[in-house]
Amino acid sequence: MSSRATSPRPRRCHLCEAACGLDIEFEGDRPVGARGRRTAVLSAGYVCAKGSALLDIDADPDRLRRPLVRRDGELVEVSWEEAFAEAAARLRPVIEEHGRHTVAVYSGNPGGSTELFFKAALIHALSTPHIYSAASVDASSKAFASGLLFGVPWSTAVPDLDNTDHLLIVGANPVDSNGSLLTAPNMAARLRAIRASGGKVVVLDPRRTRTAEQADEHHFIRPGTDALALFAMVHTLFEEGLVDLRHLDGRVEGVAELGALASPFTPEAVADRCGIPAPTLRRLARDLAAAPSAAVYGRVGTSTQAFGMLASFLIDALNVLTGNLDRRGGAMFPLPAQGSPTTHGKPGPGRGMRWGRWQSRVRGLKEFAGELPVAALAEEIDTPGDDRVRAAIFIAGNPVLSTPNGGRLDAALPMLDCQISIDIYLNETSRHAHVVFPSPRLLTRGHAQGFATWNACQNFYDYSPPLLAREPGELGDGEILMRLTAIVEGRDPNAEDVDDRMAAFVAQRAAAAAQQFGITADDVLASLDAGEPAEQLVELNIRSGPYGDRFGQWPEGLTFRQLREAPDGVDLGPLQPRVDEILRTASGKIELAPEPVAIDSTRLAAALAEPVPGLLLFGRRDRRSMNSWLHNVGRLTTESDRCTVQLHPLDAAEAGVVSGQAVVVTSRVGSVTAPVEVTDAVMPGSVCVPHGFGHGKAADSLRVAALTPGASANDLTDDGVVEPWSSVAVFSGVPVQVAPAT
Ligand SMILES: Nc1nc2c(c(=O)[nH]1)N[C@H]1C(S)=C(S)[C@@H](COP(=O)(O)OP(=O)(O)OC[C@H]3O[C@@H](n4cnc5c(=O)[nH]c(N)nc54)[C@H](O)[C@@H]3O)O[C@H]1N2
Ligand SMILES: Nc1nc2c(c(=O)[nH]1)N[C@H]1C(S)=C(S)[C@@H](COP(=O)(O)OP(=O)(O)OC[C@H]3O[C@@H](n4cnc5c(=O)[nH]c(N)nc54)[C@H](O)[C@@H]3O)O[C@H]1N2
Ligand code: SF4
Ligand SMILES: [Mo]
Repeated sequence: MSSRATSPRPRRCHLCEAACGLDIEFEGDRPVGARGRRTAVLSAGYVCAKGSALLDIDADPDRLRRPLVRRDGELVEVSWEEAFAEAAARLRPVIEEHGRHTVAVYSGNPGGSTELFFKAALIHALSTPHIYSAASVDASSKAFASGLLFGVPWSTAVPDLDNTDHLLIVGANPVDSNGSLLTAPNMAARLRAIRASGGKVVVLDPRRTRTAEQADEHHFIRPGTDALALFAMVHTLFEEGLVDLRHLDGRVEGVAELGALASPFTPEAVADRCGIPAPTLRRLARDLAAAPSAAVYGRVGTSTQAFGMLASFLIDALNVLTGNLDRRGGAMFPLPAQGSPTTHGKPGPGRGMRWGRWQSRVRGLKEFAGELPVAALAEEIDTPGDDRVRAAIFIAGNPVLSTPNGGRLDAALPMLDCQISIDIYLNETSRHAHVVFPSPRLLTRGHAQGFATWNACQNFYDYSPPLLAREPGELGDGEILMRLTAIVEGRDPNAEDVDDRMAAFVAQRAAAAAQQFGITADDVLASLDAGEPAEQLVELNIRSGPYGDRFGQWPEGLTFRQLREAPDGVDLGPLQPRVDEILRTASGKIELAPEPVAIDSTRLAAALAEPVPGLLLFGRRDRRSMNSWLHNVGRLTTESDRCTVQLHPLDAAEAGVVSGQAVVVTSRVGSVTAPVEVTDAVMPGSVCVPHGFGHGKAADSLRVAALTPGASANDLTDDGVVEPWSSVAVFSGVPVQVAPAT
């Protein structure tokens, strides 16, 4: 028998929220390939091009393997001890002279490591107002809307995809993105299944995406005008007597008030602005009301715009007004095994959502869900003042390419006295750091389904233990974070007590879990099966979660051992109605006319009365990309330039440009040059530029990405304009001009 062939070992893909089950193939103890795992719960063998290339990320010669510190302006490889000593030498003076509140932390999108749980220790030690994350360039508006509707941020409802008769997708392209706030691998097959069983899929998008091509109907909509179109649909439901709360009757506040707020937004009043004829808007509303079951779903396109909170709110308002929220085939609330905002605390009338507990220094932008918006980060660094941000820690994020007016942040980062990045690449953001810590290879880390299960179209859980042991020169993310925490707390980061510190952190969490069940922390700790601290944190969450065995108190419940021994994950069944467990609003009901929505309706009416601006920018995602960071994986890149400016033929003619020609796109904050692609797949009056490109600045350290570097769409997006409630960035509907490059 050949010693080369070993059986494949299971692992969830952490690259996106679809969380597909993979088989990692090994030759001896060397991982050599990744395939879709046929028996995996939920994904059943599906894998996309990125998941197949998973191992290429670790194999990338440009991937960082050793820590780097800045010496005489250059980043050079050093030992871990030197790197932590340098981090201490840089961070400590900032804290001592200016205070912890001048240190910022930004967490990016990738969450592939259970050890990132230890980030909480660092954030707690810093107790700084400057906590930022990718949420404020993604879904904070939707989180805010769900908080108003249901009482807690992030209590988002997901379409019950596999049982719906009618799916209205507004500003999402799940066939390419594989879903966001919607864990549902193999979206194309799921959409086909809806249609095959006689259902209907409708898409509103300024571009004819691959999702739109799979739909029964696609309507262009002008970027940034969704709140108008959605309000017109709400208006139609009221005007035509189509509001039917069904099982939600008695559970909803503010129905008539929302009807009154919708009154200015007749289909006729908004049609020209949205680019959707009034009769179509009316029919869309009627189809929704008439369907046996229906779900309205919106994502990045509706979240990251000037009315992103209102648009997200109205999407769920349509689900409520047609009686489709919390109902089979409608929009439902998963019950996640690890717990979520919808399982913590007690349901029923409460305080409702709170926000604005602190504000940003320069612009007074409000805190939401414990964070400030990243659109404020550059100005918090570059605006003089005693309390300006002087140090920043970036954890798996690349905000120079991913946040609005990234060019300003690029210029601001060198003003920091201390920048620390934890990343696997030296890219457009980490290249400015004084110290860079590399995360260890992927398969050395455990991966728990956290966020994905908050939004899964079917309840499931999966835990992937590490498949490889760490090599001597590799440190875990948890240990990196705990050593940084030591620096903040004034202790020696290179002291030998890291393991004890991690154990103490676990013990704290165990005490909190124990309190919930009236047992002691020691009982909880003694009952743990997991050995590693990060795994123990997963175990604590699972066993105290809604399915958990409560540390033996409910023996039928889920244990960590069961999960570790379930190579395909655990199927926790279809989504079940649970709205009464969700609601934590002041009234204890779904609130359809909270004050922010009333105020924003007035702002929307004012915006409708203003003249239509010229060309409007919006974005796109390529199916082989992941925001800014898979462009260095050769298998996922092609010779052709994916970073093109898509323009409708009418607008190309107007600008006097033809396909392939270089154009300059200019906004209030900057300009980029890229080749134009003339196509009727985009709506007249709109300009489509993908984000995540602009690798010219990191050409030396991202050598594959540098072959087709592209330009950064976020050199055009405006940090000065945010959605007023959640302060989410505005990526859709940015006014721009297009001209031939000279
Ligand atoms: N114009 C425009 N801008 C956008 C968007 C848009 O649609 N349009 N989308 C927004 C959205 S939805 C998001 S989520 C944000 C993303 O914003 P960010 O998270 O800031 O950007 P990413 O490009 O995902 O950067 C992830 C970083 O993590 C690193 N990384 C990858 N794996 C690991 C790991 O295992 N460990 C560590 N330590 N680092 C790792 C990568 O090298 C990269 O530097 O971008 C936003 N920006
Ligand atoms: N291949 C790939 N997959 C990814 C990512 C990636 O970068 N590449 N990123 C991951 C991340 S972090 C996220 S958050 C998800 C995002 O998942 P999605 O939201 O599904 O992905 P997007 O491609 O941003 O889809 C937004 C859609 O909205 C449209 N749109 C833009 N502006 C407007 C508007 O004003 N109104 C309307 N109605 N539509 C508009 C765009 O044309 C686009 O089709 O994808 C994840 N998956
Ligand atoms: S769809 Fe997402 S989770 Fe699935 S294989 Fe592709 S990148 Fe991985
Ligand atoms: Mo995202």
